[in-house]
Amino acid sequence: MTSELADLYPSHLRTVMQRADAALLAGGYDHLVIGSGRAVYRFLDDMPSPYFVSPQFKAWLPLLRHPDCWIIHTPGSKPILAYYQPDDYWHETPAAPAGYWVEHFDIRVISEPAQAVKLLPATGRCAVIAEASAALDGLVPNNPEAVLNALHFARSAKTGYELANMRLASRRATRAHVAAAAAFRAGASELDIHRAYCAAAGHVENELPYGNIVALNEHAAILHYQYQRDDKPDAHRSFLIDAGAQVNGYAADITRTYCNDNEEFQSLIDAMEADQLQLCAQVRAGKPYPEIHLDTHARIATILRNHDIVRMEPASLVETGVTSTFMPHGVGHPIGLQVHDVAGFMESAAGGFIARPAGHPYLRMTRTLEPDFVVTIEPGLYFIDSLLATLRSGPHAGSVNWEKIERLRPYGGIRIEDNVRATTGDPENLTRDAFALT
Ligand SMILES: [Mn+2]
Repeated sequence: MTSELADLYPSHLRTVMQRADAALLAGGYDHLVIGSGRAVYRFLDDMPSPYFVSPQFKAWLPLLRHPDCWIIHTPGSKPILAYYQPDDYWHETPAAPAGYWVEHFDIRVISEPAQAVKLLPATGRCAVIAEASAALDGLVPNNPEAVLNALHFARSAKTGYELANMRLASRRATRAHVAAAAAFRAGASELDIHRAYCAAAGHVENELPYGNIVALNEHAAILHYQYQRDDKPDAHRSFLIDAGAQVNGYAADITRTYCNDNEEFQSLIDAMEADQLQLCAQVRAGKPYPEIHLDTHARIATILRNHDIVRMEPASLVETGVTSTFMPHGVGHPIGLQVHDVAGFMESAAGGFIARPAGHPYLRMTRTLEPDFVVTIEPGLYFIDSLLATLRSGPHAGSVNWEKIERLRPYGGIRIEDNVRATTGDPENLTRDAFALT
């Protein structure tokens, strides 16, 4: 696999540099300077917060735990990497640069962060992409909007190297999902399921691309349930796990829902899964992503009626907004270097905002799909107390089968999420492909 990545990397870096050149031109700058980021400290404390590399930095090279490094790119030249290697006996310090990317950079080792300033070009305007806290005397982030817009917009279409990393991340995550499902079947606590997941993924907590959602029973109704309880519930009715992995900084974001011995809830999971696959099949170049979201609501409406949860015609279930009681989030988002990747709403490389359809405030992507865009498709159906209370006090309460909802509430909810790549032909489902190999 490393040799596949090594083969793909040179063309990836060429693409990244071409995108950088176009972004500099758009903003009227001569050089692009990108910081890897700085470790920040907790308030009134000498303990650092976990360090996370800048996404714009890791777009260039697979260095994920190297604060205080800088890339200095001038069109037409080999990019310079200021590689921070401190003299520090408290911590393990970065090893000498190694790997398939090294030969493509003019690497200058620095032992103090401030030494990066001496490597800046003597003339010309620098677009400096970094957080404000990374500022040095003579190297101050300015994050020009025109440059960032162009860089963000270009990142939507993944290179071959990026897709290879995302396939590997999917493999890593699906292996861990299989381990987590087994722990659920064995009756483990949320905390033990979470540990089984991390062990199988080979990730410590801070390496996960986002906090795992490990939800038993009613907790599955909390969309971003953030705890992993260490006590076992009295029964293991249902299990929703939304958990990812990363490889070289590229994310996978996968959700599965399971249940034990309940035909009523299992048949709902099966119906959701069948529709989720139909939605994944719509991920194609030329498809406006909001259409997939709106089709999700139409399908949820049919499920609600067919499963006798709400006794209304599907069309009016959508029209009245009742489907949003059961699916109150967007159908998905772009994914790549960031789990919720950038540029989901951008009109063009120059910026602009494509509005969401009215009544759908949480949709995270409104663009039309192009080849090599990767998005998640994650329809959900939940029994959320606060939203059900609103439905109960509204005009459609009489059409709701509250007895059935009472029976399903202890199961929380359902979400099924895959990562899907658009092409001009059939989509590539990275998640299903990876599960097939586990
Ligand atoms: Mn997601």
